[in-house]
This record gives sequence, structure tokens and C-alpha cells, in this order.
Amino acid sequence: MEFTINAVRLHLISMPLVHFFETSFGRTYTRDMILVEVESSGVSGWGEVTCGEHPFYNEEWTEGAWLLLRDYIAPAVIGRSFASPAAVADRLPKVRGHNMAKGGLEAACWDLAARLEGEPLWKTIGAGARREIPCGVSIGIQDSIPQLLEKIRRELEAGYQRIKVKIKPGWDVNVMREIRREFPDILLMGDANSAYTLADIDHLRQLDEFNLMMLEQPLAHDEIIDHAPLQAALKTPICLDECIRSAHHAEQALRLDAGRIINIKLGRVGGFSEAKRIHDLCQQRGIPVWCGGMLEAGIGRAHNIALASLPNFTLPGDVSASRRYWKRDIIDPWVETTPRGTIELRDEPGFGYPLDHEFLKTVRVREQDCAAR
Ligand code: OSB
Ligand code: MG
Repeated sequence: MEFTINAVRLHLISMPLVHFFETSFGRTYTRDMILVEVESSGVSGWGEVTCGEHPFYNEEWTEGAWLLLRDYIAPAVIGRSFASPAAVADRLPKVRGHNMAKGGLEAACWDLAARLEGEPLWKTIGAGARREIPCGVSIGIQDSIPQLLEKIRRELEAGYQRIKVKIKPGWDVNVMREIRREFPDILLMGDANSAYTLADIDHLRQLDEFNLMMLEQPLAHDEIIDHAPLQAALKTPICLDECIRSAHHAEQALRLDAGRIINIKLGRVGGFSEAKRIHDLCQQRGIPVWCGGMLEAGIGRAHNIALASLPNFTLPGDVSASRRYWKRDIIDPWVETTPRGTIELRDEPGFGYPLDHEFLKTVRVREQDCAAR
């Protein structure tokens, strides 16, 4: 489906989380997010930039992404024609990194193409291998272990299929021990968000006792190589998140046996084209993948659902119901889960959930029509 981008509009929205979210790198109370709107002959496609408010998960942050999109990415695509959305990522200007900023626009182009074609986004990206995607939850660091156990109980009651808890030095082995005492059989994993080094091998080996599905990104955000000796020392599979930004990185990691599972995040890898390349590579190598989350609002959440319907997304991901994050989401209906802990695909054109434009107006703090070059 060939299309010409007539306009790119950026929307900055700000929404408080229902509950703060704490990882090894800090606490988030409010999400400031960029929505990218790309327009072609009166039809709009939408994407969401998934970076944080501060450059702590990776080097990207909301205000930086805004400038990058406004000054580099948008001017390079306005007025240009693309044979298909698959061509967009390759034809962006040679900006190093900033995958989440680029990925917001790339994803918007896929949504646009789906709408121009009148088909659901999952179909346009070649997915739809399952009608329901399996869901897990990611639970942040809490003020106390009883609070954490209570949260886990509530999520299990809602039907979620696996529990991921954030860990850091001092909130790891002790926490997993208490969780296993209460919930001996649940699918359980930990995410360190780069909080450890190879000097912690003996400490991390204690986690082997808890039959974890995986340990996510224990070492530095930009580290692949050191995960190989760590993996060799652990029974628990390592899952890589931060350090995999391309299919090339995924190939290097698998070649080194630096991990046995990969978390694919649409933004972190720069959009659907690269996400699919990583998915396909992992599928060929017999490596399961799952869809990560970045505390997305409705657009990013819906894009993740489409992505997670590719065939090798066999493990429950971090895509869950809107109400876990927001008092009100920017889409209507919101993303909801079934009692089976799944999210059902929808058949409307594009990402499948109508935007709540009335509500959007109330959370939008800035808007910008980008200039052509
Ligand atoms: O590492 O997966 C991560 C949230 C913000 C930054 C990084 C991560 C996360 C999550 C939350 O784990 C996933 C979600 O519920 O959206
Ligand atoms: Mg992670």
C-alpha cells in the first residue's frame, strides 16, 4: 500500500499513573508521552513514543525525543512517498540511536497503512497467529514484602498468567523466597533492569533455587558479552531486554549464548520492521520471545497487542489491562483482559481501539505541526 505523508503532528500528553512504578533505576509517578500522528490524504495513523521522562531506562527521554522527531525525523518524511510501511525505517535520516523516537513514527506509519487498507494492524504486519495473546504483569518494587504479596495475589485473581517482579540489590533473593513461600507454583520471573555486574555472580546464583522462568537484563543496559559467563553460571534462563536494540544484537547474543529468551519492545528496537526481524531470527533458532511494555497508554498498548500476535510470541508478555495504569485511558474501549489472562485481538482497522479525542484534549499539554525540510 503506497502512501504519501502529508503531515506529521506531535502531541505531548501527561497522565498520572494509578500507582507509582518503581524499578532499580527509579520511581515513576506520572507519564509524559509523545503521540505521533502521521497523515495521508485526510487519514491519520498513530504511534506512541515509549521512552521514559528521564534517560534512565536507556538514553532516550520525552523532551529529547520531541526535539529529535521535530528537527530530524518528521522533516525527513513529510511530503515523501513510501511503497509500504516496511520502507519507512530504512529511509529515516542517519540519526544514531533514538530508536524509541524513530519507532513512534514508524509504528504510526504501519497504523496509517492499515487504515488506508481498511484492515486491522495485526493483519498489516503479517501477524494474527493467535486471536488471544497471553498476558503477564510487571510489578514494581514496593515499600514492603507484604504489600508486594498482596499485589501478586490480586493480579493472580484477575487471571494473569505470570508474575514478573522488579528486583535490585537488597530486594531480590529475600523477596523471591517470600513469594515462593506464598505461591510455590506460579510462573514467576525477576527483572533487574541492569542493576548487577559480573561481581554478583555468586549472589545471583541464589536465585536458581526459586525455579524462575527467567531473569531479565541482570547486567548493564549496553552489555551483551558479560551475560554469556553469567548465563553459563546460572540454571535460570537469562532474558535480554535493554541490550537488544536490533536483530544484529539478537544474533550476537544468541551466538554467544548470552541469554535464552528475548523480550521484544517495539520502541527499543525502532519499530515493527526490526521487531519482526528479531522475532523471525529467534523463531528460526528456537528461542521464545515475549512482548515487553513501557507503561504505555492506549495506542502503544494496542500496538503491542498486534505485535504479540506474531507466532513466536509464545510466552506471556508485559501487556496488560489499561486500568492497571490509568484512571482513564486515551482509547475507548480500554484494553481489557479475559478471565483467562488474555487480551483478544480486535478487527477494526488500524490498531483497533477508537481514540477518545475528548479525553485526549484534556491530557494534552503541547501540540506541534512539524515543518517539512
Ligand atoms: O524493563 O520491562 C522493563 C517499565 C518501564 C521501563 C522498563 C520496564 C518496565 C516494565 C513495565 O517492566 C512493563 C509494563 O507493565 O508496561
Ligand atoms: Mg525489562
